[in-house]
Amino acid sequence: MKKPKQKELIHLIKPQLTRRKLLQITGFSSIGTLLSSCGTPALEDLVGKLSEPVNQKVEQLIFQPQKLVPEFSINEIQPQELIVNSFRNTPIIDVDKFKLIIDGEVNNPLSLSMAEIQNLPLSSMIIRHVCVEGWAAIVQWGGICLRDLIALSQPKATVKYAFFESADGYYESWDLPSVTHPQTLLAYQKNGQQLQIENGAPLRLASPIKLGYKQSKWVTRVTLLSQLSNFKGYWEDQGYEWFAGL
Ligand SMILES: Nc1nc2c(c(=O)[nH]1)N[C@H]1C(S)=C(S)[C@@H](COP(=O)(O)O)O[C@H]1N2
Ligand SMILES: [Mo]
Repeated sequence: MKKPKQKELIHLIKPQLTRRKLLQITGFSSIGTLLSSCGTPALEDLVGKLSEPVNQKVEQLIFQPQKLVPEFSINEIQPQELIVNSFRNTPIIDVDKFKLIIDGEVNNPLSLSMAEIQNLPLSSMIIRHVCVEGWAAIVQWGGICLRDLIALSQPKATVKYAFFESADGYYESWDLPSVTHPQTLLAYQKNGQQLQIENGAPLRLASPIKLGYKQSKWVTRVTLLSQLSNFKGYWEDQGYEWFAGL
């Protein structure tokens, strides 16, 4: 096997990205420091130390303050309104063996277990989910900020898109600014509880800036790319709009 040309530290976190290792690497002594929300200085310090100093364009996107969508309060959550909407059957996923892959034009491809992902800081938001089929629901989602994972993968300056693969054969692609928006999560909690399999467990996209069909359930792989293929998205390839912003 070819030895990767990565810094020793990066190599170290690759197979097992535990909070303890992150703390060791960053020199943070208290867990509290890392528990801040998405894109705060704690993560900036962390990624600043891990990433190559080059790649300014992508780094700017990851850290630039993007406009936050106002959130709702807990008593506005509409637990009954989120309709399960799947184009195929619910896939069967062995969560113990599950790995989220982050690859493509990155310096540090990642393969993360759910335990590793759940050891990273949890972000929570209460937002409106909007389906083009004419329904909407206010939902609480908890999970990991996608841009924190993207930052750990050290994207190259060429990256413009993320392509998402799902266990049911669904696929999606997003523009990088939307991927790195601080309210774009890979969620594993819904309305204060562990995410149910019908809603995309173990990991699904959740974001207040995109329509429902952009929010892939059962995400298994995120590939960072400078160009998209002819496959843009399951619904987009049947005529739906690609950007699909809210
Ligand atoms: N993998 C996958 N993701 C998907 C879909 C799907 O069929 N498969 N449907 C999309 C659509 S159209 C909507 S509105 C939401 C619905 O999410 P829910 O089933 O959790 O309500 O998931 C989106 N993500
Ligand atoms: Mo939808």
